[in-house]
Amino acid sequence: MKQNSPLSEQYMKKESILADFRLANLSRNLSITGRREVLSGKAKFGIFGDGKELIQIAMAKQFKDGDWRSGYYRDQTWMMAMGLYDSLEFFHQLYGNTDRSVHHGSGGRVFNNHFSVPNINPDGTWRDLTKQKNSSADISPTAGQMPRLLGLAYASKLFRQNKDLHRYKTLTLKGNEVAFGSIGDASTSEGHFWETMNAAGVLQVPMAVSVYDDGYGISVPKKYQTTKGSISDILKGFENEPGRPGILIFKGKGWDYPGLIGLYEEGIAICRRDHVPVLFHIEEVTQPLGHSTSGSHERYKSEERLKWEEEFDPIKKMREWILNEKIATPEELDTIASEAEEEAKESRKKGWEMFQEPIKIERDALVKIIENRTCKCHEEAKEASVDLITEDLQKVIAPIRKDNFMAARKILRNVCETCYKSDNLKEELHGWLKRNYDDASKSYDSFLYNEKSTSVLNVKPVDPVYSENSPEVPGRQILRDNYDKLFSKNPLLVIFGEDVGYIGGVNQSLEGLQKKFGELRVTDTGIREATILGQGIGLSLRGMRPIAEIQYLDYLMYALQLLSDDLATTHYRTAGRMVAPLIISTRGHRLEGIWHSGSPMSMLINSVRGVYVCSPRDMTRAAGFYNTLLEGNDPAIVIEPLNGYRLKEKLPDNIGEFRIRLGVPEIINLGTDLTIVTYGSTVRVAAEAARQLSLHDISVELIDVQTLVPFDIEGVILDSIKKTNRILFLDEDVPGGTTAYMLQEIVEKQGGWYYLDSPPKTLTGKEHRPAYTTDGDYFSKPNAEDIFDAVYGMMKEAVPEKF
Ligand SMILES: Cc1ncc(C[n+]2csc(CCOP(=O)(O)OP(=O)(O)O)c2C)c(N)n1
Ligand SMILES: [Mg+2]
Repeated sequence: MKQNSPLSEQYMKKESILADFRLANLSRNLSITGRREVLSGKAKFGIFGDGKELIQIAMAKQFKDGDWRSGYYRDQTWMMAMGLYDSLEFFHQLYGNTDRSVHHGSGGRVFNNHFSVPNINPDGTWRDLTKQKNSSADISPTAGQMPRLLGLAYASKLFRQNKDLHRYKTLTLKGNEVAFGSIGDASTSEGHFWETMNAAGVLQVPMAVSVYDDGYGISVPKKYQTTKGSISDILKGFENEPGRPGILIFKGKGWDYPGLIGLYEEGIAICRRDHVPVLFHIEEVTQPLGHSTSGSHERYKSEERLKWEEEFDPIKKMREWILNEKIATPEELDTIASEAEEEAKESRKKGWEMFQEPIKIERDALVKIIENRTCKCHEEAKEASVDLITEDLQKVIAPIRKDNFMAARKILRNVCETCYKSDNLKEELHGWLKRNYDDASKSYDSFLYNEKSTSVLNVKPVDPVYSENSPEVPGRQILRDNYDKLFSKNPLLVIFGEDVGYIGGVNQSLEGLQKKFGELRVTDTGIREATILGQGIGLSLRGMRPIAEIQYLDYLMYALQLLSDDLATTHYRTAGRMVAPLIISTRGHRLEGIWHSGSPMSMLINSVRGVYVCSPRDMTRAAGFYNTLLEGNDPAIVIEPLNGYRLKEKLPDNIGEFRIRLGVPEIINLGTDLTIVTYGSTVRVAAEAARQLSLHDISVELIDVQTLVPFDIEGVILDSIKKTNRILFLDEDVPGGTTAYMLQEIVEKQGGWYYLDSPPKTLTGKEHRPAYTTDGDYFSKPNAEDIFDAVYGMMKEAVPEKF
């Protein structure tokens, strides 16, 4: 464990020290002013980086172009020190300004102090990531930044060690990039932290984590968070030993300006050079304004602690050091401090005006519509008169858009009959609402999925081609041969997961590929689903094409939090400025037993909107989805049908080339009496039921939806029920799960109810988990007989004289 590294000459220049002092003061003043803005009601919530200023200034000095950050909500000083953020944007974030030309992070979608730097250009092409300081997009869940950090660091390892990647000069400088992370002391209690540290030690990647140890997680002190009250003490077993690579641990103090600069200079140099993970445990850190604007720390910190925090305030300590070292006079420092205070004030004023201006313009346009009408409105309004509502709106001193919209919609309800006749008031109000709703929708509803030309929805489909001699092979071989082609074509493609490498996957779908393409491309990992996912997210942010394998769909739950909070929101929370085109490959649906046969698709689709969900019925379809996804820039999950690896399929001649469009269902069986809509492994079961039904004079149209998200974008299912007028939604999920989702899509959204002659029905798995053995499966999941009976019952109800 290292402490107190010496300070090199280059950092001892007066100019640079005073610039740092100014930045620390500016950042502190922003925190103070920001807190006031929230407490006075002008902003909704605020969380700030006070007390953590000097650590971040020291860290930023070592952050080079091409490096990556994965941090948390205390990092405002770090971002400013790197020139990625300024005092004006601080207020845009705080107020939630949605003007993306000034608010470069999320465009008002996330809390303040959640940062990001675009990895794509406005046209969707990749930026030169080596010419900018990169930051992945922050999320609020504590320690959620850690698994992604691992992936950002792991990319450097691949870029350095795989020489074929050195030619990607806009993605990497031969893997010399360090991934910097920050985390609070209390958040190290999370499993994500430990899983990440262990994986980083195993992988030996250039990951530099700083723990800002201010002794508290909101109100809960360290003694409830960390064994022995010290994260560096308990990480000692992870430390490097001769011949036993692990991590390096450095310790510093949050108020010690020269000490911190020396510490980071030394630690990051080793991390960058040797690709060894480094942890900086920064103790004696303060939080002078308390955790956030949600409360005050006087409630839980003792008098003694509060006094200590005052005394060890990093800015106060830095000032003392400057004076002791006679670097500047008290007057010089006072001037710098007051200039910083002034800048914060100015930015607050400007930021507020910029936030208010468009809202006031929107309001004025509404008021003008009302004022310009000629009607005198003698009739009594039902709720309040149009004039009164307008007057009330004008009285709002600090309007937000909600005020304008509430007023407009209320006015619309209370427009009098004479206005209606003489002034076209309703039309004008509708016009105002439409214009501004469209605008608000762009601010808040866009970019859930990639909307640029690189969207996978724009990828041109290519049908699988068969010839007379196309052999029938086990499904696993279709996947293997497909991967073989893909790995040959694209050097950026990697796949990793449990048992993926040496044995070629538990189902042999990667058989022999590690031998052929090397350990860096087809890679075994530990059993650690959350960081497998994080590894994939980090790689994909850096322009690699990762496929993260989760061994079974049932175990995706270990990674679900990150899938939902991080991957699914990456594009949305950066207002379209970042892509993370990660493919998650897993396998599920019916096999045997509670944890190897689940099909919890509604859990998935309802928690990962923003990620496409492909549910192929066989391996040809699965391969076709991988081929499509690798041509676009969206994240997606592909769930291979677990019982399909040994079943024979025809091997397409154009393996590795054919592509299946997302969102287009396939009609498996044409029919006229009733439509069955399903996906995945149940397609095969339904096909058998359809065959049996045909023997009883019932003609079933069987449709495989293929992808649950996006869902039937061309209305294939609607066209089918225009013909059959009856529909059964079928799957292995729980009752009210994905069948309810499909039912809503067709009956409500697409207007399918209009064409139905019988009530729409669902047939699903049981509420309980699927039981073991073939009998367990038979009685837990819908089988051909269940489907037969359900369809027969519907037909009997519709045509009792016949059935
Ligand atoms: C998973 C999760 N649980 C709880 C919270 C609520 N929360 C936000 S910050 C915080 C404390 C974090 O403390 P620490 O990691 O020490 O960072 P500090 O705020 O002290 O810098 C908590 C509990 C959260 N954001 N995410
Ligand atoms: Mg803390």
